Formats: sequence, structure tokens, C-alpha cells
Amino acid sequence: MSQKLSELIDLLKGHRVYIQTHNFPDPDAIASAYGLQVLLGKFNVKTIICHHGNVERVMTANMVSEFGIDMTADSELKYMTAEDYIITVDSQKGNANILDLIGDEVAVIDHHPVFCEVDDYKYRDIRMVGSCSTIIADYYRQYHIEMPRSVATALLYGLKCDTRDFTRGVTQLDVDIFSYLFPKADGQLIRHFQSGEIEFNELNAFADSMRNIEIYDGVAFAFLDFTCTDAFIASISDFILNVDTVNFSVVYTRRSDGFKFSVRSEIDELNAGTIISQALKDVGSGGGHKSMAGGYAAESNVLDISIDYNKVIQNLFLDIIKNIPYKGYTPKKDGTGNENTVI
Ligand SMILES: [Mn+2]
Repeated sequence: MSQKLSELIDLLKGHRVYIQTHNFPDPDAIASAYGLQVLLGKFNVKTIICHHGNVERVMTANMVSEFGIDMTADSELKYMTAEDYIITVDSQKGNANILDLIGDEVAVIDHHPVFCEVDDYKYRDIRMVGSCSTIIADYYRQYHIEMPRSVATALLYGLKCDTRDFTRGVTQLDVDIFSYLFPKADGQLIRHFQSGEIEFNELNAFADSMRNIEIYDGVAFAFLDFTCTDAFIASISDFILNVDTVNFSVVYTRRSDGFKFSVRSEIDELNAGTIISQALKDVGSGGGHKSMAGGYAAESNVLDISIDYNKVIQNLFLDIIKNIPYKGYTPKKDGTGNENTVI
């Protein structure tokens, strides 16, 4: 860890402090905010957890109510001023997935690659590990701080979700933190959270989206032609990656003025974050990790009266991917790549 916990605590003393997650917070973001709130509370630093966008998944909402985590939506924030301090967790100032609130973003604790360089953080702990929960748990471990069972359970659930049960983005620290959290956490509660990740009322939509998959050399595209949450798009993208012939999945849906994307990769050479940022750079923006990423494209940049927008979207990605050699992809004999598979 780059800076000492005492530096963070000294920085925050005497200020009203908010812990802000990314928009539409997921289990890792919520667990990190909760774990950090309890940790800072032990040093008499009171904090308010805030976020923009709903807690979308039933099981995520269940975790919030199970542990009594107090989360305030930005629309309910009454007192925040420009003098108040914000710590962003599982997200960074300037990224598209976090609303810029009026308070001062003085600190960041995150596990995402840096896309917008911000040099005025007074405290910064960004580590490329499997989950933000890992980093928060590491503070307890390093400083021998007693961890309540609820915090251990939330952090372990966050770690399991973001690493997809230790199958993506796992580092040695994640494994060490797993063995640290495991005896402290409530395993049965985690199983209960995990077993409800697809909601009953989504089953029809889920089945429809499976019928519309198109696969080109291991790259799968699925358009979800109905209203759905960001979390739902992400879980479909996770699911499609389980198909044996799929190495890379791109799932997207319509929003009021554009398209929302969730991308997953199981191949190191196909970096999901880099590929989506390049694919969408002229039509919107995207970014994320090697194995999971997200993005947005403005409708006016993708809709073309002469071409099906699904083809436009597929080509945006395939034009980038065709130039990346990877195992499982067979280049055409003339060396021109897979251009012929599209259009
Ligand atoms: Mn995360």
C-alpha cells in the first residue's frame, strides 16, 4: 500500500466525509464502502456512504438490508458542500461510471486501471487486484484491526463476485485475503446471496437474449432488445462467456439516447478494457479491466439508415480484434484476418 492508513485518518479528521461508490453500485463497491466505513469508525471518523443510481440486483439489495448498510442516493443528500471530503471506492474521479458530486474528492481506493489522471488526490491507493474488497480487507489485516463478521461476509462476497469465484483477475493478494476472510465470514449467507443472481422475472428475457447470439471466431455478440438494468447486461455477458466456443463476449442494449455495453474476455491477449476503449473511441467511451469492461455509445454515432446497427457495433469491435493475434482465432490464408466473417 502506497500510503499509511494514519495519513488517511489524519486527512479526514475535522471534515464531513462521504464514501462514494460508482453509479449503480455492485456487491464489491458496497462491501468496500461498508468495510471502509466500519474501519474509519474505529478511529472516530464518521462517514456517509453515497452513490448515484439504484442498487439494482435483488441479492445486492439483500446484502444491504441484511447488514443494515446505510446508503444514501445522491438525490437524498441534503448537506454536501464543496468543503466536504469524498473518498471514492471501487471507482475514480473523472470516470464515466461515477457522478461528479459537489464535495472534494480527496482520496481514492480502487482496483481499476487509471483512465483519467487526477493528481490532486491527497490519498491514493490504487492496486491492480481482483476486487476493491481485497484492498479494504488488507487494511484490517495489515493493521490487525478486529473485523466484524458482517464486514468479513460482505468483503468476501464482493471478492467472490468481482473475481467470478476466483476465475478472473485473481492475484496473490486476493488469495491471501481469501484465507484471511474465510474463517471470519458467514459462508451460508454468501451461498444464499450467490444462489439468487438471476431473478425469476428475468428468465424470459434471459432466454430471448440467448436466441440472438452471433459468434465470429470466438467473439460473441448479443443484443438485449428490451429494457434491462446494467447489472442484468453484465450477468448475461458473464453467462455467454461460459459457452464453449466463446472467448470474448459483447452484450449491449438500447438506452434513451444510445447503447450500453458489457464486455467479458477469458483470453489474456484480448484485453476487454483496451478493446472497448478503442472500439468506442469515436462513438462514445469505454474502459475497464482485462477481463471485464463496460461502455456507452451515443445513438447518433451508431445509427446508420443504410446498415443494421448490430452490424455497425459488431464491426467496431471486430475491426480492433482482427488485428490482435490470439490462440483460438485462425487467420485467413491470405493474412487479411477475419473481415469476411462480418457484413
Ligand atoms: Mn470492483
